[in-house]
Amino acid sequence: MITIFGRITSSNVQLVMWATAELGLEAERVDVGGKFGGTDTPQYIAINPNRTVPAFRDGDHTMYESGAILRYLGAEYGDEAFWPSDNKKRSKLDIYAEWTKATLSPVLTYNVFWTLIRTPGSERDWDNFALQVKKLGELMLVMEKELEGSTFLGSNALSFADIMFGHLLYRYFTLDFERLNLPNLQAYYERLVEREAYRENVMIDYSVLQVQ
Ligand SMILES: N[C@@H](CCC(=O)N[C@@H](CS)C(=O)NCC(=O)O)C(=O)O
Repeated sequence: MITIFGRITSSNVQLVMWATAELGLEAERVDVGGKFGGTDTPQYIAINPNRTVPAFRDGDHTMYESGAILRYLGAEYGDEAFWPSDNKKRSKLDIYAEWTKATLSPVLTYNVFWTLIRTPGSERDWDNFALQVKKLGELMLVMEKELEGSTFLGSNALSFADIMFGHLLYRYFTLDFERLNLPNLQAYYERLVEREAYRENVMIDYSVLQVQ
């Protein structure tokens, strides 16, 4: 039995939940973090010493770091499309996964999302926000080109790379800011929205996180 510790309003929890759902795994989620607390207990710290969410357990195997959990799930339970056994093939997909975590997410999550949702109005730096939105547009333009002619990232079937990148798109497309017109990206997002596992685990109302 898989247990995921973390509030569902956390995007990092959402990506792990979405992965388990796509892989057809039975997973129990326990509300931890944010208003639920619970990250400071010795039991929790033993699994995740950073006191952040998610934390993860599969039998007696425990982990933290959503990206590492995603790769574990892929290697353990993924089929050839989700987690190609060929290292070179898989590494091509991993470029998108790593790029999302290291390059896209800091801009989208920590700069754009946090400014609009998690920063008090009086503390919002709109000049910096405009710069970050411009940067975000440049990054998404990269993906617009990468998505040309393929249904999913680098492939015509969903893989771990789509989970890593795609889980951020709900926020990207629903936050209140001006986006570039990127038809390939828009169509890709619409394909994700068609998936029940995406709607149930990623399209989670974040208005509860809104700071005035
Ligand atoms: N790199 C970590 C980041 C973990 C992280 O920062 N999680 C945030 C939520 S997205 C958190 O725990 N915030 C505090 C809380 O929810 O109590 C991962 O991907 O798992």
